[in-house]
Amino acid sequence: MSSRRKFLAQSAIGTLGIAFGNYACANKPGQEPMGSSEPVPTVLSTWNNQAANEAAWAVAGKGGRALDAVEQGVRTVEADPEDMSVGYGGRPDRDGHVTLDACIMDETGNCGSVCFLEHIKHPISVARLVMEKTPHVILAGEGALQFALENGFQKEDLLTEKARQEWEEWKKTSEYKPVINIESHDTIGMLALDQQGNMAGACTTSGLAYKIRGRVGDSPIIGAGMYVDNEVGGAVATGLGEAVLKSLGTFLIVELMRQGMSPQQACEEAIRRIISKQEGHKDFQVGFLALNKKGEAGAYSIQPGFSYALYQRDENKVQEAASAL
Ligand code: SD4
Repeated sequence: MSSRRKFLAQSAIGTLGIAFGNYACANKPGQEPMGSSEPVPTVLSTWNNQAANEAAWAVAGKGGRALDAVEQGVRTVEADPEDMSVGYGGRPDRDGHVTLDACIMDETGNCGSVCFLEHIKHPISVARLVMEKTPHVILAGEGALQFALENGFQKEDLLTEKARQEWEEWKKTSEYKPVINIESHDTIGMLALDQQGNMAGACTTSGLAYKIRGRVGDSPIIGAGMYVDNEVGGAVATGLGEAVLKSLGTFLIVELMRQGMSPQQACEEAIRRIISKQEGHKDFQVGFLALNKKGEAGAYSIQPGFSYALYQRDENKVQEAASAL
């Protein structure tokens, strides 16, 4: 059986089990062993970001704080020029500027965010400083850059030759049509649960390629691209930010888990809402991940092709999420 079909089969069994109030299926990834009350350290991230999970696991899996884990995890992707959806090497807007969005949230409900930030390789660390050093939650554009420079970050050119060449090619037609699972590929949203049982989340992106200058997506918006409530769990989003912003999907997922849904059920309901309310959903992708305090994970998307990486019990696995279409 292909890994996708196998996962679909597994998740269908998992959902049935939950529907009958029975979590007793074998110890599948993302499901807590019966009778365990110890926190299950976990790192969960969007797309094929196993390397980012490794970096986060080196913190959360070894006694460190979930907040440090998610920051370290997503920084690896921000620094990678091959990842063309995040940080250094990200695709530019239609005028050729790389503009970045990121947010972070800790176990106490504190959060920080930057959006429309240019020239700084690690927006997630600027977002963390906004959280820790200012009375604000979001800094944007010029002001975010000024704050970063005042706090010791270096101004850098983030447009790589590869991204510049692609942009030059794009300009020949200037056709703006975000492509499912390709253009939206690789934004990283990450959740970590540490050995103390605390959860944190982070999300970082260069947003949609060739967007209108000044466009901000869901990724830096708390409750859209990422949300954590340490009493319940957390969620992250990837895909067309406008669709996520219209539904505040990650806040919705956490609230649905608070009301008793499993992470899988909550992700499915959030996707169902987008499908039922947003015309045109056949032409875009949104994927959600969720994690509860027991270390149970959920993943669901509109279109097939959304993968995620789950690190738990010393295993770091990439799987494809089940999807609605
Ligand atoms: C955005 N949600 O800016 C981001 C894009 C994304 O994988 O997730 N790409 O709309």
